[in-house]
Amino acid sequence: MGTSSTGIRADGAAVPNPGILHLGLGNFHRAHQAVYTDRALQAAGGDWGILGVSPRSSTVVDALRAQDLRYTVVEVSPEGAEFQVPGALSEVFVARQEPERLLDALAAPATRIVTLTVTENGYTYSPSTGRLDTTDAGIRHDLTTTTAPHSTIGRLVRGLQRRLSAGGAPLTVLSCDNLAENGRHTAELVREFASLLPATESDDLLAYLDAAVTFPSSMVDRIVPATTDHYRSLVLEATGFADAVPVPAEPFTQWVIEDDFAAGRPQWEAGGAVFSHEVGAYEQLKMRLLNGTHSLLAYLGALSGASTIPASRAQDFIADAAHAVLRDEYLPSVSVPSGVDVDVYEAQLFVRWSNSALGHKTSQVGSDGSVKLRQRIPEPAMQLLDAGRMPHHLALTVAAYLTCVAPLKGFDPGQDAALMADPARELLRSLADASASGRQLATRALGEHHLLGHELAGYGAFLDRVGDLVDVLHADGPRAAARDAAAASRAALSTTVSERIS
Ligand code: CS2
Repeated sequence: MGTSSTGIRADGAAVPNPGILHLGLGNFHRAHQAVYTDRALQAAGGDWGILGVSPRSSTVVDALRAQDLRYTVVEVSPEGAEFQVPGALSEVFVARQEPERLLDALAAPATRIVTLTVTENGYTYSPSTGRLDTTDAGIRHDLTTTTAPHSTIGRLVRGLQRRLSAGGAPLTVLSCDNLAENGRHTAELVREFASLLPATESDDLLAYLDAAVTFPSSMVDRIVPATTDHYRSLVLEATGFADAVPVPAEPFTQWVIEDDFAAGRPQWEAGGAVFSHEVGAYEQLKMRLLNGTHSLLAYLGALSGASTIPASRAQDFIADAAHAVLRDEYLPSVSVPSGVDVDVYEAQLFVRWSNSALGHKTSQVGSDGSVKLRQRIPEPAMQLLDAGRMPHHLALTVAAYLTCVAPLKGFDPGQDAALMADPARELLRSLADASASGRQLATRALGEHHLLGHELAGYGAFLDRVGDLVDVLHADGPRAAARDAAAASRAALSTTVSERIS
């Protein structure tokens, strides 16, 4: 089967007809799903080109248009760099500039899959409840207007309404973000939004969602840093392509998807994607062992002056804390997917985090901690707390996060922490300004403001432990805090062992 085409690029290659509408044209999408889709098109053809939509910014869209929708994925390892130019993009535009075009594309029968990489922060859920944040300005706006929605969930729902009016063709919505059970969570947010509409609109829409729209979950994995001029020069020197928007990425890549598609799908297997019934287990494994430990590397790293993840991981006390949190505190809460060897997985993670050529920034991984940590910390922490064990390294992760983005008065957490963006920064700053100690800060942020959810807010001993480690971080620094967590953890583990023996 050949790929039918809407046109020919300057280099003679065919432009695939679009079948996928993708929201979020950032680096991750272009080094992950777009690469799998390119391989699927090459292997099996089909009208599965990607209509790439940037929510707000026109930078990437303008650059891609100027270079015939081509860009380079630079696969970076300590051994050197390799260059690929995926050709899966069919068209690109900016949702804010062309809202009608977005809604029409969502309604078009040719669009059979909508994929999302809008970051954890793009789902407008409240970290405190996990439900739709109806106080969000975008959501409030979108609930009252059928045209030009601003939020991702609003765009999806308004597009689905238009699709229903246009005949109600089936559709798959596939989240590719690091949210626990990302398919189910997206479906719930969409339903919640739909049910807030007047009954005359919501009844039909909810019935359509039940009958014809699926929301499979997927686990996505590839470390993709922000691009820099270094990569622009590298691409130009090596390939002669003056690419304004190359994407650096590690060699490792993984995509595990639940096979629940309402209207067909590309042969993503050709690019190495795995269709599995165990997506939930893969997600947990990845979001806790990789992403959870990544957060610890980012915050302790930034506080110790490390600007990159490899520089952070290279410090023995941080590597030890990373092993401890991964093994002793995240792993017990995970059901390991069949065929995965945890020792190999852990060893591979440490190799991936040591890729110094990639230069993945602690400030990038540390950004949006209020929404990311909500996905990573509470469940494993509460499981251990319920079993009578204090998760000292999870507490250390939260303490290091607070120290980075909500330092107590007079404390400077350093330039990497200053670069961390976070939707809760303002709130946290005001809480820190009103707090005289780590315990006060932890009680306010986690206990009163439910920063990591309602449930964890009730675990007073955990909040106190976070608060005490905030104080150690402020007074004696990250090495001392890691030593404190390690000693307490060892003592707790040996007590558990001696209790079992006696
Ligand atoms: C990172 C992820 O920024 C972060 O929070 O943990 O972006 C991580 O690099 C990817 O999930 C790897 O697949």
